[in-house]
Amino acid sequence: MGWLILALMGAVTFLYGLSVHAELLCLLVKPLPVLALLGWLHDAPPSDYRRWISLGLLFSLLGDVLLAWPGDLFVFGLGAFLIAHLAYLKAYVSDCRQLALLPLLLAIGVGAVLLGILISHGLGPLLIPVIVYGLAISAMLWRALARLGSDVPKRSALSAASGAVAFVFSDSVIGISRFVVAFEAAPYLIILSYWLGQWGIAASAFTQKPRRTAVSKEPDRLFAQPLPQVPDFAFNEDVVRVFPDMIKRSVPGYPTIVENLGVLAAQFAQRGSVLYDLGSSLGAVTQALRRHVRTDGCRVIAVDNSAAMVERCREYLNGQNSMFQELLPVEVIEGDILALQFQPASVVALNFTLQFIAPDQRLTLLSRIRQSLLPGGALILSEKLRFVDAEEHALLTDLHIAFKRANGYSELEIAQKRSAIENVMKPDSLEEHRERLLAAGFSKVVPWFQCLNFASLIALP
Ligand code: GEK
Repeated sequence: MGWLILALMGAVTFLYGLSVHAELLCLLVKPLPVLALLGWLHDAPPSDYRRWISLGLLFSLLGDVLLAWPGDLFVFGLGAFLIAHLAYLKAYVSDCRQLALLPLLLAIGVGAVLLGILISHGLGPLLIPVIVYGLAISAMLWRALARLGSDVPKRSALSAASGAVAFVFSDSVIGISRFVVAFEAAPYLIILSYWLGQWGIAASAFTQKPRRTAVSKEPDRLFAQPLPQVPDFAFNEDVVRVFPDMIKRSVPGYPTIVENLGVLAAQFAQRGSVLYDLGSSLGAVTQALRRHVRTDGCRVIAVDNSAAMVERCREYLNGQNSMFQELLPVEVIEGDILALQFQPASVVALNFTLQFIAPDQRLTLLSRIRQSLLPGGALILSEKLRFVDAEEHALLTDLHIAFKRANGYSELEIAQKRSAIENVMKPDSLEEHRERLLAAGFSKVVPWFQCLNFASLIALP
């Protein structure tokens, strides 16, 4: 609160100085509001976002001083504000990457109209600096507006977007009053909208969602009580809360498979290529890829069609991002892997996901994955298995039940989970997998892990 009062006092004093043409007073107090916003920002929760906004404010402060300094330092002031806009832009893309076509068109429209007006009035030697600046501020506006339609908390998106709009307005008035027509109210309009803009942008760092960075340790008790009717299993919010516990206690060998998936991927990853984690759930495989793959220029695309999974996965990965700078970049997409447009990839992981895809769609999906794989790449496919031999099937099913029992699941939990999942998850045999992979165009299928009725295969293009 103290910081905001300081900002307000600085602003009022500056406006008074402006009205009585007290230039020295103006020069002295002009930086105060932005300086106070910087101090205020220090109280916001620490994040990448806050860091970039602070940097933007710092360069704005420099710009304030350069523009107010006696002598024409306009280009230098412009340069400082250009860096400020790039820092804001970086903050906005740190929590929202979606393209956002409408905001893009809007920002292009606003930028084009304003630059058009200014250029038509002759900018002289300032032509190039003003165009570069115009592009930067339009990009900043685009990314601020893009956050409005994303999963960023509404209050943060709204304050950043209104801040950006006010900033663009302020700069437009500067341009018009300097190059088109000077008018008396301009200095007041410019400075008031500028401060409002900076305030909105700074405030957006306070309303960011608190990030959950620690993986949930909630125990899986979803099927512990008798249910009158067991519904089909779904990857909803309830499952997401207990998922790490559920998968570890239900899938024999899961931690070994996930960790080694990273080790295997490191052998196949190629410079500058994409690594896919399909059916990524909470991003366990993505995190293993990040731990092990050191090949230059690789990036991970994680895809899942459960909104609840994707939201939590993003939170975990964002937490990692702010702790370790050198990690592979990850894009988490909420979507159906059957509808995905694959990019050329060196590694594709389907870790216990294919079994949830309708059987008649599996060959098409694998063929599309095969077509996207670069020579020398690999698909790593982990699945629960069924067995053609009835005795073998019964034995391994019993042993799997023993595994679950040993991990603390009751008979009721085992039975109810089984009936919940039987319509949703359809395992194939090892032979079916091999034949289908070969039919999809893979040349070699190499099983590298099996624990009871769970296995993982490497399929080579
Ligand atoms: C792990 N790989 O922790 N499109 C996208 N995602 C899908 C689709 C689809 N069509 N169908 C199912 N999923 C993870 C574990 S879990 C396996 C994978 C399990 C997603 C679904 O939402 C879920 O998150 C994941 O595939 C399967 O290594 O729970 O047994």
